[in-house]
Amino acid sequence: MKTLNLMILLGFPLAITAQNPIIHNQFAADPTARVFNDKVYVYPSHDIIPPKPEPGQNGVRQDWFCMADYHVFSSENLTDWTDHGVILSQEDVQWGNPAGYSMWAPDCVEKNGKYYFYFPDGQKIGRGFGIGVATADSPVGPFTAEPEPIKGVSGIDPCVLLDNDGQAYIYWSGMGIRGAKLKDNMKEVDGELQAMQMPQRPGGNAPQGQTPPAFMVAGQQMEGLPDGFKEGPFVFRRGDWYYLTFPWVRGDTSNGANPTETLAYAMSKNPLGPWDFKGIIMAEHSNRCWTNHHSILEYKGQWYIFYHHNDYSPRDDKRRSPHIDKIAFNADGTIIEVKPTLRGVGVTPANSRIEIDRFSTKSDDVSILFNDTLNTFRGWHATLPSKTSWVRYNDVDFSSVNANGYLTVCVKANANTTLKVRERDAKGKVIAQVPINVVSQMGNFRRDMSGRWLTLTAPLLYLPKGISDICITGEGDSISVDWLQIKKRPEYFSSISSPTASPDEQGFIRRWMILEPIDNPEANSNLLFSFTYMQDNLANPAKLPKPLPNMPRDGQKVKHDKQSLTWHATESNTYNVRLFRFADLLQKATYRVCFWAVTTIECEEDIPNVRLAAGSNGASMWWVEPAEGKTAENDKPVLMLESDRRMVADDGMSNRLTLKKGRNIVRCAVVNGPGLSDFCVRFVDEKGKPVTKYTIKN
Ligand code: FUB
Repeated sequence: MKTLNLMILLGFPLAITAQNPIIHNQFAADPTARVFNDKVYVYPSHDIIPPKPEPGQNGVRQDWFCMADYHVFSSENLTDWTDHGVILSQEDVQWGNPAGYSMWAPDCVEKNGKYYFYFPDGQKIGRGFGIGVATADSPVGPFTAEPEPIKGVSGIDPCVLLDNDGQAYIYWSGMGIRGAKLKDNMKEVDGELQAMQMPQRPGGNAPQGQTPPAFMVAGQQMEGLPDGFKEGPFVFRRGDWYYLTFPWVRGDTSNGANPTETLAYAMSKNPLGPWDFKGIIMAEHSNRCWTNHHSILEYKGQWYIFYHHNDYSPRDDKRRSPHIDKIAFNADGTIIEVKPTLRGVGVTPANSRIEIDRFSTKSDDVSILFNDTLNTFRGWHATLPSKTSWVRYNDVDFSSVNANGYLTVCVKANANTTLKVRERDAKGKVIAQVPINVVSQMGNFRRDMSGRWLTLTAPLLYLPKGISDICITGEGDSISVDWLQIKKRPEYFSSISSPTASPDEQGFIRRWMILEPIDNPEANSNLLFSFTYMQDNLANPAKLPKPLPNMPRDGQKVKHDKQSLTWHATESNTYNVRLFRFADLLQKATYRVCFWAVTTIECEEDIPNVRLAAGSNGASMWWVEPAEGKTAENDKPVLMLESDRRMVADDGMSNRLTLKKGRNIVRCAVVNGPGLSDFCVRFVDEKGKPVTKYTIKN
């Protein structure tokens, strides 16, 4: 967490990939979303855990909203969100209480290149909330607050509508919902203020027998709204309809019940009403989170609703997190009720972590639980208890993955089950399947910090095209899934496109003919490959077929014992030639095998006093010989790297040798027991500098 704060302080935007909730690095509520320069910016309020009171002091309420500053977040795809850090703090507001923790729901609009940020704050002098405005030249601030709050606008939850004719209106919640025209300067309301009597509350806000004080208020009450508690107005225009949308408590409170907020709306042909109440946009949260607060916008032809829920804080509904879902309209302009989802919106690239617990739909028996109840920001997992359980996740983009890709999945399971990832639904084509049993847990896993989750991989069996939905099914005992990811395999080799090649800048030879792996069943351990073993086996033509006297051709087949093996012309994309990956790509045995690799290098003249410098994982043997004029002498290996070793460049060097004018053949045999075999080789001169003046011809 410390690193994270430091990054924000230093001004590094923090990328957050998201389903619902969309912000994972902090609590955030009341998300007002706006489009500026083709990007969506979300201005939420920033819930924090209330600081503990100093001994002997009352401090801030521990069970109430607590907000000391604002961040802004942006996204172009509604999936990847960047936190731009703090844009305004309570200490920066001259008229506000610097320790009030009352920076509630804000809004931001742009006019003539200036950004106007409207925010409520507890007043330094007197009681209650004022609403201030801060300005900036960029949507991500820094914002500078005006020295005074806006006159006549006392309350919370400001929202500003910039109408098509350029006229701005401000709406806020203060003894009902009020609205007023803003002056052209965007910092003052237009029109006279009226004296208004503070309503007497039970228990009283004025001394016994006295009338509560009057105060000056701007604008007008929004008419036509239903009875019941209302706050958080958000007004937008679509066509010639104005929509006044607001959190609303529709339930009966008279019997001491405590019904929670819905999101509701009214429509009008006039920005200040009167309004025609239409009903609900979103029902009460099913877990009794008391507040909801929202904004609605159109982005790239689709309408979205941003709202909040207390996902990361299930026992304290004053610490909330923003969500997004799609919203749609009927032909008459009324709003179709939104059913909140965990999947949210946006397309998830297959090669990013897909949090399957943020599902689109699921079978009823699937449960979603926190990974860590003490640190809820570690997210959730889905548990599929039976063979018929399934979880579906919509809109995964497979275009970034190749058919050689593989599935990585973080699971927790009883022994002997299989997780299947299918396309579309529980009967769809299998994209990949991961058997989970004692053997795979021993041979193919990495434990996470808790020591109970396994990260398993499996090859792709089928690659859906473009954007498709996925569905996971458990095919045995209960299985829990945290996330899955479909990864592109790195391209270790390229096909050969030119008749000749050069060594790379550091002199490493990347172009080779490689023979498919020869079975070497006794090679259980790399320790076996002693000097004597190597001589008896790799240097023994009776045991290992040598690729001489002629250079093999691409596609040429050879027989060894019962194996029919093929030579492949390859160009390594890295300085080290990854034999293990070569075998894996061909879907041949990768362990307990032996590889032959051969290449031809052509020199314009003799290059004397060079050494062959090689490294390999595991043991290897090296030969260099002129293609013509082969002698018994040069048939001997020039270098042997024996036993269990990692690949290190220039790990071993041959004696001095001469690369002959004309063609020279360089070949090696590399054995792989249980490791990840590869090799690198180059020629170096007397000073250890790479020799590069030759051509590779295969
Ligand atoms: O976030 C503090 C307050 O809770 C907001 O201002 C209200 O709209 C409610 O969401």
